[in-house]
Amino acid sequence: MSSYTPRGYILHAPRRTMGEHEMPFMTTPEWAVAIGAIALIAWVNWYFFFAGQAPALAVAATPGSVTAEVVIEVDGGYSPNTVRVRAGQPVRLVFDRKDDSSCSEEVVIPAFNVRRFLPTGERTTIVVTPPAPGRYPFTCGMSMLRGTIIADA
Ligand SMILES: [Cu+2]
Repeated sequence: MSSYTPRGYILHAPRRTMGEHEMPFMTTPEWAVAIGAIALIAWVNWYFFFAGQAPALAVAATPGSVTAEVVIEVDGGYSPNTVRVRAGQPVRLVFDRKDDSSCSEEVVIPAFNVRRFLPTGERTTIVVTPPAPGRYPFTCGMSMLRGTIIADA
């Protein structure tokens, strides 16, 4: 009855059935999807632009050891991607390949003329001896994945 008065009409107006052209901008499920998508995009950006460049460092040189060893996980990248060793001391680089991407199937260490196939699910050991202090890069077969051996004096 009150809805027929001018005042009642105004009170009920916002609750009237919405027509096709009166849909709200987004319903609650749509907002949830949109927020989820934004969070996913933010995470992907963080993962590729920051996480991949975070300095992941392993120190292979332990005083007194004859051959230092470091395990490098290969899974869409090298982890750690930086290995510190002693110049003149042999280091065992154990590449533990987890992924089956063709990109990471080969590891190349140009300074040591190394090019090795890394079977998925296996550990492949490569022993190198940096002759002098310096940086010795290692990459995948296409130079997309990158890591560095840093030899200290
Ligand atoms: Cu590659």
